[in-house]
Amino acid sequence: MKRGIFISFEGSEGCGKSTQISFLKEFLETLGRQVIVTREPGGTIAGEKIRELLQFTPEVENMTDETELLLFAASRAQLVREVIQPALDDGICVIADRFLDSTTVYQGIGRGLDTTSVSQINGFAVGKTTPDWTILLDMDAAEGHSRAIAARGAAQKDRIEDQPLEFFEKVRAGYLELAETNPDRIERFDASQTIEDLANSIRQSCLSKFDWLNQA
Ligand code: Z5A
Repeated sequence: MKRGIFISFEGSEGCGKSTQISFLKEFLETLGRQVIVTREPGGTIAGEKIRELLQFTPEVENMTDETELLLFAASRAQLVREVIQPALDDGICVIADRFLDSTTVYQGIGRGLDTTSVSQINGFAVGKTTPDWTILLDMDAAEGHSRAIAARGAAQKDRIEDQPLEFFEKVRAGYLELAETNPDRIERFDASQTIEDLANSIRQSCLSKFDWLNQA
């Protein structure tokens, strides 16, 4: 049976994850692979309820950072066991729109929670299911924010999107540091390139990282 590959996309809001995920999915499918895409928080019935609570429930305005961390982890724990690991076991490729690095950076660096506790909770939530490759779409935080606002239009603003620019600058710096300390897994791409150029760079890197993908 073909081996499933687990790829995660990371980066701050508006960096183009959803756009590039659809290109990479299509590319992998042209290579004969079955692909599923997950999003976080969400991706399961329990996870989507948690997403609603985390992002679009104004009544929980006073949610503590610790509660937020545990809810992101809970959504991921369900997603890993219900969707991601079973798909990988069946030889299906999984592309995750955010995974544990989001928690490391948003809750650990952005919110300033104890990084050792965040890492332990992350580990407990995902077990041995970790990405083979993480694509970090890196761009100026203010530009990403403007893109996200323009894309959202009149849709409801989420709770995290509402943070000041300094929060997203910390998030960007956190991601860059994470990429430096995990060079074998995390690859940084310049997300300010055109959509087509970025998609091409990702395709090329994908083929050099998983050179067996081209084999029948
Ligand atoms: N969060 C957390 O705190 N902790 C966690 O553990 C997890 C998440 C898992 C999830 O938000 C929020 O939860 C997120 C982090 C936090 N909050 N923030 N910020 P979400 O899932 O609703 O949204 P998002 O992950 O932040 O992504 P996004 O804003 O939806 O954007 P995107 O998927 O990265 O980008 P896009 O939709 O592909 O593109 C945005 C727009 O830019 C769109 O109009 C595109 O056409 C345009 N675009 C895309 N690429 C380009 C290029 N290259 N040039 C020009 N324009 C482009």
